Amino acid sequence: MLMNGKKGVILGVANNKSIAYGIAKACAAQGATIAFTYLNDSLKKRVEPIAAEFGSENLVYPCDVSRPEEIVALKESLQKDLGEIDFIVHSIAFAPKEGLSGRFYDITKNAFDIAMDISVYSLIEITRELKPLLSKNSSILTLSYYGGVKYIPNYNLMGVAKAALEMTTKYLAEDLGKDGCRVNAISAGPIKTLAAAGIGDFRFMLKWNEAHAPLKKNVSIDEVGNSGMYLLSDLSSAVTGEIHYVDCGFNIMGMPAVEFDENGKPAIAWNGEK
Ligand code: 0WD
Repeated sequence: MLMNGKKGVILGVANNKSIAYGIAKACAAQGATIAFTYLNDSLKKRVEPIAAEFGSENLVYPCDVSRPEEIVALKESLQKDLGEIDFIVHSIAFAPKEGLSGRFYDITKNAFDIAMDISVYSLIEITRELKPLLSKNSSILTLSYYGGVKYIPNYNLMGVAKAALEMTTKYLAEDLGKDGCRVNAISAGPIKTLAAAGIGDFRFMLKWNEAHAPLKKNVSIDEVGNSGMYLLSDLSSAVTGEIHYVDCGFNIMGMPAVEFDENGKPAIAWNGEK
C-alpha cells in the first residue's frame, strides 16, 4: 500500500462532508496512520467518531489555529504519541461573513486580519512548529480555490486569502525542500461543505462549474482525497510548490463551450440552466 508506515496529521475535518475527510479516507485506505484535530468542543463530538472510523481514537487533539498555544500543544502531543511524522494536511479556512458578499472595498481591517490569520498564516505557523517532527521524506498539503487566481462572485476576501496561500505554498516549498519536505496545494473545484455554505450564491457556482467544466460534473471529496493522497505519498516525490487543480478541468476554460439550438440560441442560458 502506498502510505504504509506513513504517519501524519490532518487539520480541518469538520464532518464527513469535509474535504479533509476525503483525504483521510484515501490515506487510510493506503495504510496511513492519521492524527486528527478539532476546532472546538462542538466539533470534537463530530471528529471523534470520524477518527475512530480510521482506528485513530487515541490520536485526536484540540487545535484552534488562531491560538498559538494550541499549536504548540499539538506539537507536544504528536511528538509523544507519534514521534516522527511524514505528512501534514492543512484544510482550514475562515473569513467573517461580511467578507464573502457585497462590495469588496467594504471589507474591514478586522475581517481581513482574521481571514489572513486563520486561512494563511496558520499554514506558516503549523509548518514552523511541526517542522522538528517532520521526517526527511515528508509532504505538506493545503487547499486552495480558483478564486485566488481569478475573480469569482462573492468569494471576495477569501480570494485574496487564497492568493496569499498559494504564494505561501511556493515560498515554503523552497524553504523546506533542502530538508526533504515537499509543500503543495490542491485547488479544488466547488464542493458543498460547511465552509462553502458561507459563500453567497454557492449553488449557482456548483451549477456553473458543472455546466462549463470539460468533464461536465463537479468534483467529489473522494476525488480530491485521491489526488491529495498522491501528493502526500512517494508517488509525487519530485513534485513541490505545485498548485494542482482538481476541478474537472474548469480552470482551463477561457470561454464556455456553448451548444446552440435549432434557432441559433445558446442551449446553456446565462444562469447555467439548459
Ligand atoms: O468548495 C469548497 N468547499 C472548497 C474548499 C473548494 C476549494 C477549496 N476549499 C478549501 C477551503 O477554503 C478550506 O481551506 O478547502 C479547505 C477545507 O474546506 P471544506 O472542507 O470545504 O470545509 P469544512 O468542512 O467546513 O472544513 C473547514 C474547517 C472548519 O470547519 P467550519 O465549518 O467549522 O468552519 O476549517 C476548520 C474548521 O474545522 N477551521 C479551523 N480549524 C482550526 N482553527 C479554524 C480555526 N481557527 N477555523 C476553521
